[in-house]
Amino acid sequence: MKIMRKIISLFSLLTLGFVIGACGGSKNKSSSKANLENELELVKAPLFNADSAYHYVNTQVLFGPRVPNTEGHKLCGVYLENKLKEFGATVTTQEVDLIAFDGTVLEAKNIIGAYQPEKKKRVALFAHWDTRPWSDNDADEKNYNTPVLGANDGASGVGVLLEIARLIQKEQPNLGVDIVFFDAEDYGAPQFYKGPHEEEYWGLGSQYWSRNPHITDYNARFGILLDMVGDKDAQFYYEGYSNEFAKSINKKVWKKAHELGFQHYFIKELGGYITDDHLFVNKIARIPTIDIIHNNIHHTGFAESWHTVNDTMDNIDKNTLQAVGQTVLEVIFNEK
Ligand code: AHN
Ligand code: ZN
Repeated sequence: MKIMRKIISLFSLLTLGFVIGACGGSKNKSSSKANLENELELVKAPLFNADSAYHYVNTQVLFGPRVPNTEGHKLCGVYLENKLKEFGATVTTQEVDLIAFDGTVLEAKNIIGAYQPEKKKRVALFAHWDTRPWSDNDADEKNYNTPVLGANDGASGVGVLLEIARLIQKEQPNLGVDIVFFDAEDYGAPQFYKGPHEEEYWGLGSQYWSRNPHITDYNARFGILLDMVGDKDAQFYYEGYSNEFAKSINKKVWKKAHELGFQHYFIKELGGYITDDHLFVNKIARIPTIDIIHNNIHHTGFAESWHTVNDTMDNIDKNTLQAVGQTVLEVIFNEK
Protein backbone atom coordinates (compact mmCIF):
# COMPACT_ATOMS: atom_id res chain seq x y z
CA MET A 1 0.00 0.00 0.00
CA LYS A 2 2.76 2.37 1.02
CA ILE A 3 4.74 1.60 -2.12
CA MET A 4 1.65 2.14 -4.21
CA ARG A 5 1.25 5.57 -2.66
CA LYS A 6 4.87 6.44 -3.39
CA ILE A 7 4.36 5.54 -7.02
CA ILE A 8 1.22 7.60 -7.23
CA SER A 9 2.88 10.58 -5.59
CA LEU A 10 5.80 10.30 -7.95
CA PHE A 11 3.33 10.43 -10.78
CA SER A 12 1.53 13.43 -9.32
CA LEU A 13 4.90 15.01 -8.72
CA LEU A 14 5.79 14.75 -12.37
CA THR A 15 2.43 16.23 -13.33
CA LEU A 16 2.94 18.97 -10.79
CA GLY A 17 6.43 19.61 -12.07
CA PHE A 18 4.94 20.09 -15.48
CA VAL A 19 2.28 22.48 -14.22
CA ILE A 20 4.73 24.50 -12.16
CA GLY A 21 7.26 24.47 -14.97
CA ALA A 22 4.64 25.62 -17.41
CA CYS A 23 3.35 28.58 -15.49
CA GLY A 24 6.06 29.66 -13.10
CA GLY A 25 9.17 28.72 -15.02
CA SER A 26 11.44 31.70 -15.37
CA LYS A 27 11.58 32.51 -11.66
CA ASN A 28 13.50 29.39 -10.70
CA LYS A 29 16.77 28.98 -12.53
CA SER A 30 18.19 26.22 -10.32
CA SER A 31 19.12 22.76 -11.63
CA SER A 32 16.47 20.16 -12.29
CA LYS A 33 17.78 18.08 -9.41
CA ALA A 34 17.19 20.98 -7.05
CA ASN A 35 13.75 21.43 -8.57
CA LEU A 36 12.93 17.81 -7.95
CA GLU A 37 14.06 18.15 -4.35
CA ASN A 38 11.89 21.22 -3.92
CA GLU A 39 8.95 19.35 -5.29
CA LEU A 40 9.65 16.33 -3.13
CA GLU A 41 9.52 18.76 -0.24
CA LEU A 42 6.21 20.08 -1.63
CA VAL A 43 4.29 16.87 -2.17
CA LYS A 44 4.07 15.16 1.16
CA ALA A 45 0.42 14.37 1.48
CA PRO A 46 -1.63 11.49 0.15
CA LEU A 47 -3.57 12.12 -3.04
CA PHE A 48 -7.08 13.44 -2.43
CA ASN A 49 -9.67 11.46 -4.36
CA ALA A 50 -12.40 13.80 -5.58
CA ASP A 51 -14.61 10.94 -6.80
CA SER A 52 -14.65 9.62 -3.29
CA ALA A 53 -15.43 13.05 -1.81
CA TYR A 54 -18.18 13.58 -4.39
CA HIS A 55 -19.72 10.29 -3.35
CA TYR A 56 -19.79 11.40 0.30
CA VAL A 57 -21.45 14.67 -0.72
CA ASN A 58 -24.06 12.82 -2.75
CA THR A 59 -24.78 10.32 0.02
CA GLN A 60 -25.63 13.16 2.40
CA VAL A 61 -27.89 14.79 -0.19
CA LEU A 62 -29.74 11.50 -0.69
CA PHE A 63 -30.96 11.75 2.92
CA GLY A 64 -32.87 14.85 1.79
CA PRO A 65 -32.60 18.12 3.74
CA ARG A 66 -30.72 17.65 7.05
CA VAL A 67 -32.79 20.11 9.06
CA PRO A 68 -32.60 19.49 12.83
CA ASN A 69 -35.61 17.60 14.25
CA THR A 70 -36.28 15.78 10.96
CA GLU A 71 -35.78 12.15 9.93
CA GLY A 72 -33.22 13.02 7.22
CA HIS A 73 -31.14 14.84 9.83
CA LYS A 74 -31.24 11.94 12.26
CA LEU A 75 -30.29 9.34 9.66
CA CYS A 76 -27.50 11.44 8.18
CA GLY A 77 -26.05 12.00 11.66
CA VAL A 78 -25.82 8.24 12.16
CA TYR A 79 -24.20 7.86 8.73
CA LEU A 80 -21.53 10.46 9.55
CA GLU A 81 -20.74 8.90 12.92
CA ASN A 82 -20.41 5.46 11.33
CA LYS A 83 -18.23 6.78 8.54
CA LEU A 84 -15.76 8.38 10.96
CA LYS A 85 -15.67 5.13 12.95
CA GLU A 86 -15.12 3.10 9.78
CA PHE A 87 -12.21 5.43 8.99
CA GLY A 88 -10.59 4.67 12.33
CA ALA A 89 -11.30 7.88 14.20
CA THR A 90 -12.07 8.02 17.91
CA VAL A 91 -15.61 9.36 17.70
CA THR A 92 -17.37 11.56 20.24
CA THR A 93 -20.87 12.92 19.78
CA GLN A 94 -22.40 15.82 21.66
CA GLU A 95 -26.17 15.56 21.73
CA VAL A 96 -27.69 18.73 23.03
CA ASP A 97 -30.90 20.75 22.84
CA LEU A 98 -30.12 24.15 21.37
CA ILE A 99 -32.60 27.02 21.30
CA ALA A 100 -33.15 28.71 17.94
CA PHE A 101 -33.91 32.45 17.46
CA ASP A 102 -37.66 31.70 17.45
CA GLY A 103 -37.58 29.46 20.53
CA THR A 104 -37.60 26.19 18.60
CA VAL A 105 -35.74 23.48 20.51
CA LEU A 106 -33.28 21.85 18.12
CA GLU A 107 -32.13 18.33 18.92
CA ALA A 108 -28.60 18.94 17.78
CA LYS A 109 -25.58 16.67 17.48
CA ASN A 110 -21.96 17.71 17.00
CA ILE A 111 -19.89 14.81 15.69
CA ILE A 112 -16.14 14.71 16.37
CA GLY A 113 -13.57 12.27 15.01
CA ALA A 114 -10.10 12.35 16.60
CA TYR A 115 -6.90 10.96 15.08
CA GLN A 116 -3.90 10.28 17.32
CA PRO A 117 -5.85 11.60 20.32
CA GLU A 118 -2.76 11.15 22.54
CA LYS A 119 -0.85 13.88 20.69
CA LYS A 120 -0.67 17.37 22.16
CA LYS A 121 0.08 19.09 18.85
CA ARG A 122 -3.21 19.17 16.96
CA VAL A 123 -5.09 20.74 14.10
CA ALA A 124 -8.88 21.02 13.90
CA LEU A 125 -10.91 20.75 10.69
CA PHE A 126 -14.51 21.97 10.76
CA ALA A 127 -17.64 21.88 8.60
CA HIS A 128 -21.36 22.13 9.36
CA TRP A 129 -23.52 19.12 8.52
CA ASP A 130 -27.02 20.56 9.02
CA THR A 131 -28.97 22.26 6.26
CA ARG A 132 -31.18 25.32 6.24
CA PRO A 133 -34.95 25.01 6.80
CA TRP A 134 -35.67 27.94 4.40
CA SER A 135 -34.73 28.77 0.82
CA ASP A 136 -35.06 32.41 1.81
CA ASN A 137 -32.71 33.68 -0.89
CA ASP A 138 -34.65 32.00 -3.71
CA ALA A 139 -35.83 34.13 -6.65
CA ASP A 140 -39.35 32.80 -6.10
CA GLU A 141 -40.85 33.61 -2.72
CA LYS A 142 -43.11 30.56 -2.97
CA ASN A 143 -39.95 28.61 -2.20
CA TYR A 144 -39.03 30.53 0.96
CA ASN A 145 -40.36 27.77 3.21
CA THR A 146 -38.76 24.94 1.27
CA PRO A 147 -35.69 23.50 3.04
CA VAL A 148 -32.34 23.76 1.25
CA LEU A 149 -30.89 20.48 -0.04
CA GLY A 150 -27.45 21.75 0.83
CA ALA A 151 -25.22 19.92 -1.64
CA ASN A 152 -22.86 22.88 -1.45
CA ASP A 153 -24.07 24.51 1.77
CA GLY A 154 -23.26 21.78 4.21
CA ALA A 155 -22.52 18.54 2.38
CA SER A 156 -19.50 19.78 0.37
CA GLY A 157 -17.35 20.64 3.39
CA VAL A 158 -18.32 17.44 5.19
CA GLY A 159 -17.63 15.37 2.05
CA VAL A 160 -14.13 16.81 1.71
CA LEU A 161 -13.43 16.13 5.39
CA LEU A 162 -14.68 12.54 5.15
CA GLU A 163 -12.24 11.93 2.30
CA ILE A 164 -9.47 13.45 4.40
CA ALA A 165 -10.49 11.12 7.24
CA ARG A 166 -10.30 8.11 4.92
CA LEU A 167 -6.78 9.09 3.90
CA ILE A 168 -5.32 9.92 7.31
CA GLN A 169 -6.50 6.61 8.62
CA LYS A 170 -3.97 5.07 6.23
CA GLU A 171 -1.16 7.55 6.79
CA GLN A 172 -1.00 9.98 9.69
CA PRO A 173 0.56 13.44 9.62
CA ASN A 174 2.96 14.52 12.41
CA LEU A 175 0.20 16.05 14.48
CA GLY A 176 -3.16 14.87 15.72
CA VAL A 177 -6.20 15.82 13.65
CA ASP A 178 -9.72 16.47 14.90
CA ILE A 179 -12.54 16.46 12.39
CA VAL A 180 -15.52 18.31 13.79
CA PHE A 181 -18.95 18.29 12.14
CA PHE A 182 -21.01 21.09 13.66
CA ASP A 183 -24.77 20.92 13.80
CA ALA A 184 -27.29 23.81 13.71
CA GLU A 185 -25.11 26.29 11.85
CA ASP A 186 -27.75 27.29 9.37
CA TYR A 187 -30.78 28.03 11.55
CA GLY A 188 -30.14 31.80 11.53
CA ALA A 189 -33.24 34.00 11.21
CA PRO A 190 -34.56 33.98 7.63
CA GLN A 191 -34.39 37.17 5.59
CA PHE A 192 -38.20 37.50 5.75
CA TYR A 193 -38.18 37.39 9.57
CA LYS A 194 -39.39 40.71 10.98
CA GLY A 195 -37.72 40.40 14.39
CA PRO A 196 -34.07 41.12 15.25
CA HIS A 197 -31.23 39.55 13.28
CA GLU A 198 -28.36 38.61 15.59
CA GLU A 199 -25.13 36.86 14.68
CA GLU A 200 -25.63 34.44 17.61
CA TYR A 201 -28.61 32.95 15.79
CA TRP A 202 -26.08 31.28 13.47
CA GLY A 203 -23.57 28.63 14.43
CA LEU A 204 -25.45 27.21 17.42
CA GLY A 205 -23.49 23.94 17.33
CA SER A 206 -20.12 25.67 17.10
CA GLN A 207 -21.02 28.04 19.94
CA TYR A 208 -21.87 25.04 22.07
CA TRP A 209 -18.67 23.15 21.19
CA SER A 210 -16.54 26.26 21.72
CA ARG A 211 -17.91 26.59 25.28
CA ASN A 212 -17.96 22.82 25.90
CA PRO A 213 -15.21 21.18 23.83
CA HIS A 214 -15.34 17.38 23.58
CA ILE A 215 -12.08 17.23 25.59
CA THR A 216 -11.50 19.37 28.69
CA ASP A 217 -9.02 22.18 27.94
CA TYR A 218 -9.00 21.19 24.28
CA ASN A 219 -6.60 23.15 22.14
CA ALA A 220 -5.30 23.07 18.58
CA ARG A 221 -2.51 24.91 16.81
CA PHE A 222 -5.08 26.23 14.34
CA GLY A 223 -8.40 25.40 12.74
CA ILE A 224 -9.75 25.36 9.19
CA LEU A 225 -13.48 25.61 8.46
CA LEU A 226 -14.78 24.45 5.08
CA ASP A 227 -18.07 26.01 3.98
CA MET A 228 -19.46 25.88 0.46
CA VAL A 229 -16.41 24.34 -1.13
CA GLY A 230 -18.07 22.47 -4.02
CA ASP A 231 -19.44 25.00 -6.49
CA LYS A 232 -18.22 24.83 -10.08
CA ASP A 233 -16.97 28.39 -10.17
CA ALA A 234 -15.99 28.73 -6.55
CA GLN A 235 -13.60 31.49 -5.61
CA PHE A 236 -12.12 31.70 -2.16
CA TYR A 237 -11.06 35.13 -0.99
CA TYR A 238 -9.43 35.81 2.38
CA GLU A 239 -12.45 36.00 4.68
CA GLY A 240 -12.44 39.06 6.94
CA TYR A 241 -12.60 37.53 10.44
CA SER A 242 -10.12 34.83 9.41
CA ASN A 243 -7.68 37.56 8.48
CA GLU A 244 -8.16 39.29 11.83
CA PHE A 245 -7.88 36.20 14.01
CA ALA A 246 -5.61 33.92 11.98
CA LYS A 247 -3.87 35.85 9.21
CA SER A 248 -0.82 33.58 9.15
CA ILE A 249 -3.05 30.54 8.59
CA ASN A 250 -4.80 32.25 5.70
CA LYS A 251 -1.39 33.00 4.17
CA LYS A 252 -0.12 29.47 4.72
CA VAL A 253 -3.18 27.90 3.09
CA TRP A 254 -3.38 30.25 0.09
CA LYS A 255 0.39 29.89 -0.50
CA LYS A 256 0.04 26.12 -0.55
CA ALA A 257 -2.94 26.32 -2.90
CA HIS A 258 -0.93 28.44 -5.33
CA GLU A 259 2.05 26.06 -5.18
CA LEU A 260 -0.32 23.26 -6.12
CA GLY A 261 -1.69 25.20 -9.11
CA PHE A 262 -5.06 26.12 -7.60
CA GLN A 263 -4.63 29.90 -7.89
CA HIS A 264 -7.88 30.27 -9.86
CA TYR A 265 -9.81 29.11 -6.80
CA PHE A 266 -7.74 30.74 -4.06
CA ILE A 267 -7.63 34.48 -4.70
CA LYS A 268 -5.09 36.41 -2.64
CA GLU A 269 -7.44 39.33 -1.96
CA LEU A 270 -9.63 40.27 0.95
CA GLY A 271 -13.30 39.23 0.64
CA GLY A 272 -16.19 39.94 2.99
CA TYR A 273 -16.74 39.34 6.71
CA ILE A 274 -18.93 36.29 7.20
CA THR A 275 -20.70 35.22 10.35
CA ASP A 276 -19.89 31.53 10.36
CA ASP A 277 -18.77 28.78 12.74
CA HIS A 278 -15.14 29.97 12.72
CA LEU A 279 -16.17 33.27 14.31
CA PHE A 280 -17.30 31.45 17.46
CA VAL A 281 -14.32 29.11 17.48
CA ASN A 282 -12.06 32.18 17.33
CA LYS A 283 -13.97 34.27 19.87
CA ILE A 284 -15.02 31.62 22.39
CA ALA A 285 -12.60 28.69 22.04
CA ARG A 286 -9.78 31.06 21.02
CA ILE A 287 -8.37 28.68 18.46
CA PRO A 288 -7.07 30.69 15.47
CA THR A 289 -9.38 29.48 12.73
CA ILE A 290 -9.93 30.43 9.11
CA ASP A 291 -12.96 29.96 6.88
CA ILE A 292 -12.47 28.67 3.36
CA ILE A 293 -15.77 29.86 1.95
CA HIS A 294 -17.04 30.70 -1.50
CA ASN A 295 -17.66 34.41 -1.19
CA ASN A 296 -16.37 37.72 -2.38
CA ILE A 297 -17.59 41.26 -1.97
CA HIS A 298 -16.67 42.42 -5.47
CA HIS A 299 -18.61 39.95 -7.56
CA THR A 300 -21.69 37.83 -6.91
CA GLY A 301 -21.37 37.25 -3.16
CA PHE A 302 -22.09 33.65 -2.22
CA ALA A 303 -22.66 30.94 -4.79
CA GLU A 304 -25.67 31.56 -7.00
CA SER A 305 -27.49 28.58 -5.49
CA TRP A 306 -26.96 29.80 -1.92
CA HIS A 307 -30.11 29.38 0.20
CA THR A 308 -32.18 28.51 -2.86
CA VAL A 309 -33.89 25.34 -4.05
CA ASN A 310 -31.04 25.00 -6.58
CA ASP A 311 -28.37 23.98 -4.07
CA THR A 312 -28.22 20.51 -5.61
CA MET A 313 -25.60 18.07 -6.92
CA ASP A 314 -25.89 19.76 -10.35
CA ASN A 315 -23.64 22.55 -9.10
CA ILE A 316 -21.03 20.34 -7.44
CA ASP A 317 -17.74 20.15 -9.31
CA LYS A 318 -15.13 17.54 -8.45
CA ASN A 319 -12.35 19.93 -9.47
CA THR A 320 -13.32 22.33 -6.71
CA LEU A 321 -13.47 19.52 -4.15
CA GLN A 322 -10.03 18.43 -5.36
CA ALA A 323 -8.51 21.90 -5.05
CA VAL A 324 -9.76 22.36 -1.51
CA GLY A 325 -9.10 18.81 -0.31
CA GLN A 326 -5.57 18.55 -1.69
CA THR A 327 -4.66 21.98 -0.33
CA VAL A 328 -5.88 21.18 3.19
CA LEU A 329 -4.07 17.82 3.13
CA GLU A 330 -0.81 19.41 2.02
CA VAL A 331 -1.10 22.01 4.76
CA ILE A 332 -1.55 19.50 7.54
CA PHE A 333 1.07 17.05 6.25
CA ASN A 334 3.61 19.88 6.16
CA GLU A 335 3.16 20.75 9.84
CA LYS A 336 6.13 19.71 11.93
C1 AHN B 1 -24.78 34.80 7.14
O1 AHN B 1 -25.46 34.79 6.15
C2 AHN B 1 -24.89 35.84 8.19
N1 AHN B 1 -23.87 33.88 7.35
C3 AHN B 1 -23.70 32.83 6.43
C4 AHN B 1 -23.19 31.62 7.10
C5 AHN B 1 -23.58 30.46 6.34
C6 AHN B 1 -24.86 30.12 6.06
N2 AHN B 1 -22.82 29.59 5.78
C7 AHN B 1 -23.54 28.72 5.17
N3 AHN B 1 -24.80 29.02 5.31
ZN1 ZN C 1 -26.40 28.28 4.65
